[in-house]
Amino acid sequence: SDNTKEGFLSRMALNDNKAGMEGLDRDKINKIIMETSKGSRFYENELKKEQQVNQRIEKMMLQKAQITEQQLKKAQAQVERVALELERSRDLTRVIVHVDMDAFYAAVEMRDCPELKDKPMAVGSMSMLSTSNYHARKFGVRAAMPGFIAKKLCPNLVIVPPNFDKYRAVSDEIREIFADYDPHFQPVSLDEAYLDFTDHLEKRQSWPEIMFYYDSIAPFTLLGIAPNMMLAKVCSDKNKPNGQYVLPSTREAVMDFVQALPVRKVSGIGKVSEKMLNALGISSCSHLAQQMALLSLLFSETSWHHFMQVSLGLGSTYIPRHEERKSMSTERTFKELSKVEEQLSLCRELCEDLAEDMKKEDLKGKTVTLKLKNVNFEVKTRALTLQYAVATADEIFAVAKDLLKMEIENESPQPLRLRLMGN
Ligand code: TTP
Ligand code: MG
Repeated sequence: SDNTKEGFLSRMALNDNKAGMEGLDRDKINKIIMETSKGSRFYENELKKEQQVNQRIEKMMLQKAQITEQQLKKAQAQVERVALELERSRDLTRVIVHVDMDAFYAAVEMRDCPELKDKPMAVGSMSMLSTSNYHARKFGVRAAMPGFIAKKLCPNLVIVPPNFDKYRAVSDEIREIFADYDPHFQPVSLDEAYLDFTDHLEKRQSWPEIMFYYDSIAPFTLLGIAPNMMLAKVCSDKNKPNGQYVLPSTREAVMDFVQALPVRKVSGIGKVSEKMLNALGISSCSHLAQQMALLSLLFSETSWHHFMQVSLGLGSTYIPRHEERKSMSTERTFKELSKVEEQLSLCRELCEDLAEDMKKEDLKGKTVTLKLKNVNFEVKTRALTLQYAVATADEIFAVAKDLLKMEIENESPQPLRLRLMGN
């Protein structure tokens, strides 16, 4: 029906919420994406997710229609109380930096094979791309797009298979530099981290001139500097690639910045939340502030509190120390893995990687979580919490193996057909 077609379009359509993807011919690109993906498993799964979101929106609109003037008034009063409280917690004294490498996997491959620099290229496979360089982005080619669609958008696209050991080695080098500036920096993924520069900047004031020549972060120009983590993350995306953005630490600068900010740019507001908010006429953070009473009646407390923090430009100013870290993970995507022995040996490998990462940060953990995505793109996580903390590959594997075996049994006599595993 027309309805499903439109539903398809909004979900499958080019997601250009990524640096280097401004001003593309969306209609042309969407037509190709649509024609190429129709009937694929990827398409079917996106369609299903789209329908679920549409149902959620329908339910929300029904709920909205029931809201009375009086309820809204009461909610408004509560919203104002919470806003005042949050305002009191505003801290503008920290200098938080968010670093996110430009086209990370692609940049590493271009470093090792300079001919690729002037060509559109992506890292991944015909079934899925991990990322693309900025030339490829001009064609609408991006991360999380199947390679076969990307090839239709850009027939000259070079697809390089991923080499995770290499990306991890580069990441280690970068992290050593981070540690010079903030020994407690928080890594988020191989190419991304939060740092608190406040103490470093203070120390710098007394540096002799010569020290600045040895300043190793100078080549890292992809920084976002702001008074808190939420804002720093948005800032680091602003002048990509190869640029940085500094948001001054005044309430006025923060509020101006947030007013104009599209909700989708905020970390934690993804495709689904964006669509639900759009259905309520909310696209920028200034709308978010205007509709807060309504939002408090339609969303969970956690959600609307988060929305309110965002609309006030508030975020965390405290980067948790390593010891307080809640979790650490690693995962791998592949085309299909259905043999039990292969699944177990991959699981073992992931446990080894994880144990190695944990050792580096001197971490232990009590909960082991196994994440699986099957060939229909359905994601499952299975977890087990122990009485004691584990850290070695053997200890983690002992638990992860059981979780995996349970899933294999659940599926039998059919094989478990996986395309992603993580823990
Ligand atoms: P990102 O920082 O999101 O992307 P990027 O560094 O490639 O590009 P940008 O310049 O926009 O920051 O992710 C970092 C790496 O993580 C990326 O190089 C590859 C990997 N990745 C995936 O494997 N799958 C994904 O869907 C995404 C978004 C990233
Ligand atoms: Mg990046």
